[in-house]
Amino acid sequence: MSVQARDLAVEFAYRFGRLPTVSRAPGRVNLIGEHTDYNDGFVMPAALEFATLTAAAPRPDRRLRVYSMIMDEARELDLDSPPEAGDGDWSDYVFGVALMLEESGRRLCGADLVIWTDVPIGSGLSSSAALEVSCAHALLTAADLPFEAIETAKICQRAENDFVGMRCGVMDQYVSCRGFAGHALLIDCRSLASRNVAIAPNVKLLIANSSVRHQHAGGEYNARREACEEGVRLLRRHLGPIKALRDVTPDQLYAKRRKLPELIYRRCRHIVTENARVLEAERALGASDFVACGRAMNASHVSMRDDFEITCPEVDMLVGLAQTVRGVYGSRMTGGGFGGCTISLIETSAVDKASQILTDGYRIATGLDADIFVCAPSDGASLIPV
Ligand code: GAF
Repeated sequence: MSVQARDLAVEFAYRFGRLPTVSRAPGRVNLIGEHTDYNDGFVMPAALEFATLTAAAPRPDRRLRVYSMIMDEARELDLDSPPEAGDGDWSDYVFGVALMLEESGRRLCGADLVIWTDVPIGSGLSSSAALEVSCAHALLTAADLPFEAIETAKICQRAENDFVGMRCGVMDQYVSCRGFAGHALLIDCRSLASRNVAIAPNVKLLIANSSVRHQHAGGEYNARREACEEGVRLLRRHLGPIKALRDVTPDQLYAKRRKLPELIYRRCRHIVTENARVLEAERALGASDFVACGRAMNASHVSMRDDFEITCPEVDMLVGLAQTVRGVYGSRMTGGGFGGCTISLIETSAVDKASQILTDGYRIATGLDADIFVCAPSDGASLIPV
């Protein structure tokens, strides 16, 4: 079902008896730079055309009443007596954001909200960030407060870290707040500065959804983060006061490889080489050197598969199939890992053939259907006309 802002406003009026504003925040696909964000490193995502829409209108009190059209469930919260912990479901993202906005000193008013999304849920395309950012935008709008993109991204990340319990970095929230149509963003996750990177018209970003999501992905994600932190603790003894793996070059890490347990060394190697690949991919895209960009993407996949160990046979299969197609420059898993989607950089003229090969090959190999689509990078969060 595709819901437009107007349909959402009608649903809102039916439930709450007045007209709302509608905030939109996109999901994202990451071209390259996986798990580097929480290591103060570099990432290069683009905002998707798929987005979460939140219809909202203020209330005179401090209650939040939320209805999710996707879950067909309603929840309530009183901002003056917030719960210690969430319910462990979708509402944690909404209420976590509200509580963190308040904690940041932004005084909210009560609001009624209706939420809808077409971001595929649990597919590594950041449905969580889209939900957080669209709710943040809606709550700020209802309270007549400004939407400051980078501050809001950090607040939404805090909601996910401290209220939901997922120790994610800032990439997804950042690009959902700040995305730029037709472009990817090169984000420096330490300074939080970004540059827009144009996607040339003769190439496309082809996304393939494996439709698998392995159990324990959240726990494995946090475990990868702990391994990186352990690497920094151990390397500090030899390299001095480094703050994050961002501060370590591939050569420095290689020189100290015997000082680290083998597993920690491989986890760190993924991060320090991935940072270099992101910068190379940005340079290559800017120079229309798609072959070099694709090479960096392919190497990124190998590193995620062998060193960081966050891929799975299904996404390896999709990547392998894509890499056989003439016109595909490079292909890799995108997102946190353990299932989800792949992204391929592909000549525009090869899209149909690649889609066919991915669909048929994946079905034959796994018995599963892969959803394939071309990403049209969109803008970050905004109000949209009703
Ligand atoms: C998830 C997280 F939310 C991001 O912060 C990032 O670490 C990503 O996985 C991996 O690059 O989407």
